[in-house]
Amino acid sequence: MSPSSKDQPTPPPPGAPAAAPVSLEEPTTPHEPLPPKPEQQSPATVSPTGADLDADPTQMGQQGAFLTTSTGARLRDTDHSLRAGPRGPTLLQDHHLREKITHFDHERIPERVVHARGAGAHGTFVGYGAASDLTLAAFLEKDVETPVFVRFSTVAGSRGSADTVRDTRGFAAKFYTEQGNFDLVGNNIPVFFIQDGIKFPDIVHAVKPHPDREIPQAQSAHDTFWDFVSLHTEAQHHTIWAMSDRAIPRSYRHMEGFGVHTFRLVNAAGDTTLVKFHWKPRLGVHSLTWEEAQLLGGTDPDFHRRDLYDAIESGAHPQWELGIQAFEDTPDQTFEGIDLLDPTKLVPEELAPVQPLGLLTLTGTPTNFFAESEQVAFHVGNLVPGIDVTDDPLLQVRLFSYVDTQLTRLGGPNFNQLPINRPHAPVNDMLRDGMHQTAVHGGVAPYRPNSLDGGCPFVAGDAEGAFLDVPQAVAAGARVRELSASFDDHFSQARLFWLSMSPVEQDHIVQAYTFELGKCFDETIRQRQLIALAQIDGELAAEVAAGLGMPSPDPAVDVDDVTPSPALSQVGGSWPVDGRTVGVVVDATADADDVVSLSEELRDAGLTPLLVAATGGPIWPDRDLSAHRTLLTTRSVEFDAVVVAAVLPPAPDARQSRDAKAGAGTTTAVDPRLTLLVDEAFRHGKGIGVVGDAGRAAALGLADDEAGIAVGDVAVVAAAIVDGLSQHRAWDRFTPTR
Ligand code: HDE
Repeated sequence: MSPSSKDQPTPPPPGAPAAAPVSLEEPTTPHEPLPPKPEQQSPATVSPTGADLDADPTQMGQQGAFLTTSTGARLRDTDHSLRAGPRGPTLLQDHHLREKITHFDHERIPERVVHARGAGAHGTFVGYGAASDLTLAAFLEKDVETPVFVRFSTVAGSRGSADTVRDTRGFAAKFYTEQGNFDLVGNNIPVFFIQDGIKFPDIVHAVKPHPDREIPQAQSAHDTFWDFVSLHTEAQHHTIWAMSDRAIPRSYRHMEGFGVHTFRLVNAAGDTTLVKFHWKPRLGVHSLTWEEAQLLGGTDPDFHRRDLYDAIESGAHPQWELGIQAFEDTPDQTFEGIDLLDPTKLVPEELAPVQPLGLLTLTGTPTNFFAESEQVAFHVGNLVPGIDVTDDPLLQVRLFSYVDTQLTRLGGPNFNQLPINRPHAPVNDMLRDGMHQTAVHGGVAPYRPNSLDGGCPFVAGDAEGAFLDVPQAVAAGARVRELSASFDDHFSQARLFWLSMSPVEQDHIVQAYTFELGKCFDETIRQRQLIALAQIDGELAAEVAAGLGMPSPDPAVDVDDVTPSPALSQVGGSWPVDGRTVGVVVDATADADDVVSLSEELRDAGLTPLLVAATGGPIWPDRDLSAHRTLLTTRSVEFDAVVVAAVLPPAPDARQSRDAKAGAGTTTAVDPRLTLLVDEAFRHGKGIGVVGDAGRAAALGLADDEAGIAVGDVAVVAAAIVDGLSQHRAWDRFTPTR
């Protein structure tokens, strides 16, 4: 035990709602608004036209000590409407009432048509200078620091849907560069469902809830989704990713990100390179198990959002390296036979390694979720000199969609003047007026050419860093509604993905298909999808068919001979454990010094220990140390690992009438909710530590020679927990079927 620990209160866990201690009585002494919490950041104080206002970001929020109207008049009472006598009707003249109610009535804006559920954070990107010979983009230069706002999201669910549903995740980053905003609006899956943007409404209508009953929410396990993807088979590659563990990430911090499309970089000499963007998480790629994801949907629908903000608050700042796969810009725009314009295809990293270009670190939570996460407006057309688009037919349609959608969602054409969207570069456009105009433009001549405004603004050239639409030869041909024949292969890369998975990941894929198709009402749709699976892999199709109790499709289908890409598997390797959560089960029988030093050791390793006891309140009569969670308020899925420092006997509320987790009741020697916690942690492959001896472990049904189980003193248990978490799970506890 460290000498300091005895009297030192353990720091509170992340997530305190207020910036200052809360008083029992309602505060009545007027004072200025409380400062933000230390981890909170706000959009930079730049003007709507990008000028640095050098103001304190808190000045963007409420001012003064007294309640006012929206026009600054101080108010005496906001609890009673103005009425004709205490029992009479409310008067129309009550302007404060009308302002308050009217504003409230209009607090909501349309949610995003896709990616409605998401959470954003502030950070900084630092370039390595590794792409200087490929691109003019200044933010990629060595040691250049650029503020960034990132928003992670699910695709299908509504704004209030659960975080842990099986879905693709959005990974959208806005870089406020000195050359203007650059938005990299990507996903955590490197390929997309469709090849041509004209099919986007079709796939989204298919995955969204059925239009008649509006169910199911935020999931693809229903007939319309499988109807579409089994008919429109170019979706099969993305679909197998969505049935893999990638679609149930452990956290946003454990996701890769991909730009999906091929982009074109251009350097000062005008040379071009085709690239695919990648985000590589410092913590490695890691996922939930399907049961964890399902339980979390109920016990903590905000799991990913909470994880992101708690990690930032506790100093475990999430990091990703931005990288590129670079390809020669040849006229056919292919690499090793892979059409780089087809967004349903990836390029295996074994063929084109990812070259790191810079490091993103997320350091700040939003001060106001609506102003920042909700109002941020990304656009794939927000490009900077040195980065241009290609003719990918999906990307081309996105270039239209992202401006258009904000007109409805953010109520007019001036959405780039919202604080979170404001560039940090000078803005001198000739766009004028419109709803919610917050700039005060000078001059009289917002047109070119003019002489009345002295010819302002002037167009820039290469020397002034003008954006370059890279001159690109377009193959002459007829105007057609068709894609190139090179887009026709729908199955070989789905097979590549399948063959690249470890056996346990393959098992999860089989289970996911079986679950989702099992939720389809229509047997013909299930059958049609089985036929598609047979074109990916006969064994996969047969196992899913067996789970569905349906005949296996004809195994005689010719499948492509493909080379697996081991980089696609997330099993194996060792990673930092920053910000992972460990439940420490305690009661007064545990050694308090042991628990304090265990907590310190875990915290020193970057973990967040949370004390779990039967009830709240002080655990030891002589120590100011309370439980962070109780057996009622927690569930195993909240933790990445569990340490049992005391075997809790049944508490008085371990009854089904109080806590359904208790099951049949209190007849066992151990509180049944603790048994459940340990059982679930065990079957989810989580590290479990027992401070004590094998007898104590046995009381919990644990054998000390099982994978990922550590029994012993604090030092042994803490070291084993940290080591186990670095491999993400005790993979050896799973026995794959193949
Ligand atoms: Fe999006 N997408 N998308 N998308 N997308 C939107 O923009 C759209 C596509 C992605 O956190 C919308 O502001 C079309 C691919 C992310 O705010 C909308 C097509 C990829 C986000 C839109 C695609 C994405 C969006 C909805 C096919 C991965 C969330 C609200 C041509 C590379 C951004 C909004 C955020 C959001 C349209 C395809 C990623 C409607 C038409 C491919 C991460 O404009």
